[in-house]
Amino acid sequence: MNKFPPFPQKSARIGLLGVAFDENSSYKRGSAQAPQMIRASFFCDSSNLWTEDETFLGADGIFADAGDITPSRQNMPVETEHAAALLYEAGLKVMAFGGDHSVTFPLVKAAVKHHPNLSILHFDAHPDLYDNFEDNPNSHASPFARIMESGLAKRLVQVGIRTINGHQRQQAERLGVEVLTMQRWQDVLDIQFDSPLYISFDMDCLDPAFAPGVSHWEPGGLSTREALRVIQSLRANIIGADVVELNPTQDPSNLTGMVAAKIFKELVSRMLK
Ligand SMILES: [Mn+2]
Repeated sequence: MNKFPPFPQKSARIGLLGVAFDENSSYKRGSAQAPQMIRASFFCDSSNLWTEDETFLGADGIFADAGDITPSRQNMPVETEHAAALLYEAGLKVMAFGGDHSVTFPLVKAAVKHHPNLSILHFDAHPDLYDNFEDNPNSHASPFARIMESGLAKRLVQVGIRTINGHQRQQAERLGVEVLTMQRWQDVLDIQFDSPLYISFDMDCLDPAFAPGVSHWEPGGLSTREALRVIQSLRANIIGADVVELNPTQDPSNLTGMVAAKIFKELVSRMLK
């Protein structure tokens, strides 16, 4: 297998959706190129298609690939929600990848229609809770403010956070967000999620030593192994996930692409449980 079987597939379990969009990024552009890089890294002969729990992801009946969408700034929310909704409607779990973090708001909207009572686990250096960042309410700095204001999640737990400021601390309190700052990251291992779980994985939750190919370098983050430990310890029904903020233009060695593909594989492995 060197590419994913196209959607629809009989007996597939996970719908794939690439989101090639970075126009709500406040700093560097480039995450629109991430879907292509994650696809190439997934199938790269540098590694193989087995997960660490020895699941073979090249087997039939796992993936159905809806391809990549390349929405305009204006159409991104509607187009992204619609593309993800088609996969949920087909009874699939959804793995979305690529894009800046603003894509998570419509992705969660699609998820919650089919899985009410949703909890979210959010990996990030940043809380992304700005009420209005640089006059763009759809900024990649704001998706979790929009999600919580819209009542889309019964619980939002953030891990890896190391940039919280006064405004976002107020927002977290107002919106009932459980922020595990980087100093307390291991507390996430004690949390049980008793409702369907959506995972949003911003690649900059990782230390830039492990994942330099992101738009915002924030030292002092999780190691790849620590992030995998959190993912692998989850005993929840994971119904959807995204891997966002991979910026191939900042990743000349393709290292971060391989890290993103690894996270993708291990997330899929948990979704198949
Ligand atoms: Mn971030």
